[in-house]
Amino acid sequence: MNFLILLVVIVGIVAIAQLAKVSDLSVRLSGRREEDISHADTRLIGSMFVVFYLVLMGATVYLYRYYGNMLPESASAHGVDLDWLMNFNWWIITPVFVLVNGLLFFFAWKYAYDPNRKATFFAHDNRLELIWTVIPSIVMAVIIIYGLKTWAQITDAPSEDALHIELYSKQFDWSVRYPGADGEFGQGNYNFITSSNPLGLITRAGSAEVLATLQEKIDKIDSDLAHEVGLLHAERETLKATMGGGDHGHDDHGHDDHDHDGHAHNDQWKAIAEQRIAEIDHLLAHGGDALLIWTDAKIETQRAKKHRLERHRERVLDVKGFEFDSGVDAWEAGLDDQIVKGEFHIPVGREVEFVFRSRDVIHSAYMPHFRAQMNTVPGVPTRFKMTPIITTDSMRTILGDPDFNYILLCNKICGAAHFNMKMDVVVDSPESYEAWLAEQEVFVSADEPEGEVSAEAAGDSAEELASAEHAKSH
Ligand SMILES: [Cu+2]
Repeated sequence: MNFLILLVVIVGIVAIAQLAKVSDLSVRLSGRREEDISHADTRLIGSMFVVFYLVLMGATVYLYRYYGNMLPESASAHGVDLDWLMNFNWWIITPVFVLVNGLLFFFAWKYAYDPNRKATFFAHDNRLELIWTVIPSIVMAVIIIYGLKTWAQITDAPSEDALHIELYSKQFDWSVRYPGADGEFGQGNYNFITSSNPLGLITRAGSAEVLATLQEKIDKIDSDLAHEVGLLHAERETLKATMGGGDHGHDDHGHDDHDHDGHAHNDQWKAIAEQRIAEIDHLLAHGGDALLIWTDAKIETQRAKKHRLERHRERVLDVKGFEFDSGVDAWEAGLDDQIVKGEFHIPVGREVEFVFRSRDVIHSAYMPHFRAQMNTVPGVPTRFKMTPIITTDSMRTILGDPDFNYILLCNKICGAAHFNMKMDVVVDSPESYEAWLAEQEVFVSADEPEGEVSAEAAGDSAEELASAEHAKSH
């Protein structure tokens, strides 16, 4: 099939080339010069411009008609204003588009080249310049001022009693978090991310868990390095060399009053070195399976890994001692948070402030029915507030579609499964919303002792992140 299309294209190109040749020849035969275009030709081209304009306008009407209103009426309060702003712009753009293109193509037809007509020489006119500078300036100013005003309203601070919901993005799904009974979100920190704590909420148990896992991994690397045969031999040789040379590395530049101390120190150090050599010999002789033989590259990687783990540990320790202004214990605030997947609910008629976080790359939270979109940026929380005004049920009635659902999509191409990064949004009556929320699980439930989370499962993702960060910083 593809081959056939290719063939048609090639034949088409050859045909056009032949036609050009034929017309060239016919021009030469008729004795005209190639650049002499007849009046009839220019009339024809002028008429084709007009036909093109009519087709263009037809296509425009078609596109307006079939794609102009892809979304149902706005389901959020600010969306109504936003739609107004959008339509206002269209009302200005459309007549200008029709008029300017109309003149362009009409003039091409009307003033098609005529050998009997001489063009008027017309270089400049102040009045005309003024008109086509001032009118667009005024129109632009109106559009921009109206737009800024609407945008300022939409992005203004949320009201006191707004509901706060966090949308957390990662490749490739969304998590939605409600702040729980205390009304405060537990803080999140990517260093705390484990498989049981995918949002990296900071809690005492979480901190202890991460630290314990990190320590375990650091200890393992230390132990491996202490059993690496090459390193053991190297250490043994260094010890031998320093002892043999009598130079113990504590050279005190011959100050008399230090001589005695220096000697005592030297003997002490020798004893320690001998003991360590004996240890190494024993280990080399009887270490058995515990002994490892690694390449230099492997040793380097393991040391680098240990370095990353230690930095990760430092970052976790840095979080110690953080506090909230509100009086809620910062370490406890996350415990009653509710984390929701699959679909999330919001109550109709109440302002919702969304707080966005991202784990990995920039995503974009797009809720087209609410005319809402905001980038989610790793390390920089972003916000957007809106008030839903039409419940899911009402919208289903309006659209006559019992299966309709509002949707949250990722609107930033963020990777292979970007297309699938979406979630249903349900707008409920306040009562149904409260009932639904009450059923949602709490991050660390009261009947499950804190810290029950599996420490073994915990380490990997956090460490991966640490190494990802390591890779980025290089
Ligand atoms: Cu995404």
